[in-house]
Amino acid sequence: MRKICVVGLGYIGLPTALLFAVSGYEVVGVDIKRSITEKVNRKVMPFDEKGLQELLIKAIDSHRFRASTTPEKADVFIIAVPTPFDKKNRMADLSYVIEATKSIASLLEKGNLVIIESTVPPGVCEKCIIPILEENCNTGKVGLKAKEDFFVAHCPERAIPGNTLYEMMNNDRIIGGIDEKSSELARELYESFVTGNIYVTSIRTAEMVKLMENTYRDINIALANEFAQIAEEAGIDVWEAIELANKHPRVNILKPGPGVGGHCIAVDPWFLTEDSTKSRIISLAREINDGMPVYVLHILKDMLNKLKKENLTITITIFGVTYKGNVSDTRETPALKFIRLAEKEGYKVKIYDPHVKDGDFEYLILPLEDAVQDSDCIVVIADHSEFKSLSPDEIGKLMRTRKIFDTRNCLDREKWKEAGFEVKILGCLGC
Ligand code: SAJ
Repeated sequence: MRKICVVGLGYIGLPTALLFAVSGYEVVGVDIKRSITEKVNRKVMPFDEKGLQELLIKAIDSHRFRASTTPEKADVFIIAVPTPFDKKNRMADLSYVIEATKSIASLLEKGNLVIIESTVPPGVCEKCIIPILEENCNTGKVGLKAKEDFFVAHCPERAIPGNTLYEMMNNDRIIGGIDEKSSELARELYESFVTGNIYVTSIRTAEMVKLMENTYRDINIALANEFAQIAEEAGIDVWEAIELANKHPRVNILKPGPGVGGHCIAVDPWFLTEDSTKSRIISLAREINDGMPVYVLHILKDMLNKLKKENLTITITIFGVTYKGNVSDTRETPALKFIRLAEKEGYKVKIYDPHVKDGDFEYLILPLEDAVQDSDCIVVIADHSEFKSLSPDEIGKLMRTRKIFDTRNCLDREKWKEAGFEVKILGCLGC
């Protein structure tokens, strides 16, 4: 097993391909977007992620990695394309996974290993991917059969955006093969750069485990968001309450916020429920988290009520539109729904985000001074570290009204209060 063909050069496929290349394999990274393969071959990262630029340079300089728009014959094929969410039907959109599978099927040879890293609902590898591989392989009349002629494993990724490289190398990994040989071949491969433990299971269990992890996190965040709303009613600071509850050795409540975004936690729970009749809590948690932008808007409306009575056009400034702090990714960001609701309410919305380039988001991204000029209220949506070192006084001087609503509790509230700001924190009545 010397040559690997990785299909999909996104947030997971590209770092995976690079790690295999620097571990000694010959790797071709495939993406249908020529703009991506050209950039990568010029040693330019198509997205921001800690440590990847250096790794890309190292991999290309080793002459063991190159990017291409067409897949090639290899010993191992890794499918790492996105599985988007079909919002209308609340299920996984498998079109990219299916296309990627078809694109490698005709290249399959006896003894090859096919690895699916893309997230898929339980059963998809066996019911959908393997039949496509068997039906489309290009071996004349005989055809190739999974288990007998080629090997298949699901090796879901678990790395967190913002710390992808570290987690890819250090996290424990789950490998689900269609048989023992498939699992063992996949294990040998990942052992080349994974220092965490590698656990082997069945292909269906591996599919389920991946979805359970993200669903667990979504439900925990929904609980935190519900606690925040209860605390608000009860006049309690939810942040202090969560911190104290987490002192219990078996309690670990996550943080409330303006909603759950990204391409994983906000969508994967639906992949679990799409053909189950048994799910209750999972869809309820989704509902609670998806409702957070509306909840945040209602609190904001209360804060701005007095100004509205004065018949002013109210201007708000959003700090951070990415789906979470310290990343540049705006996919499925709760900021988008919040901005649309705020505009519908009649507010003028201006945006500042030190991690997002203007042009990379549906709305204009402004420099800090322009974004806060004559604003009536700052609303912190993503908790970027840069916001901590801002000077409330300098910002306040540019604003029309000194109000700030921190939905992440990421700022030093006393510092902003001292500069004359009315400070509102999500989940905390009177603070
Ligand atoms: N969030 C909260 N409160 C929290 C934590 C997160 O509101 O306490 C929000 C974030 O702001 C963001 C969303 O949840 O909008 C998701 O962010 P995240 O940091 O929880 O997760 P992702 O989507 O960046 O990455 C997750 C990770 N899964 C788990 O931790 C179980 C990562 O390990 C997975 O590899 C990744 O999904 C994936 O690709 O599946």
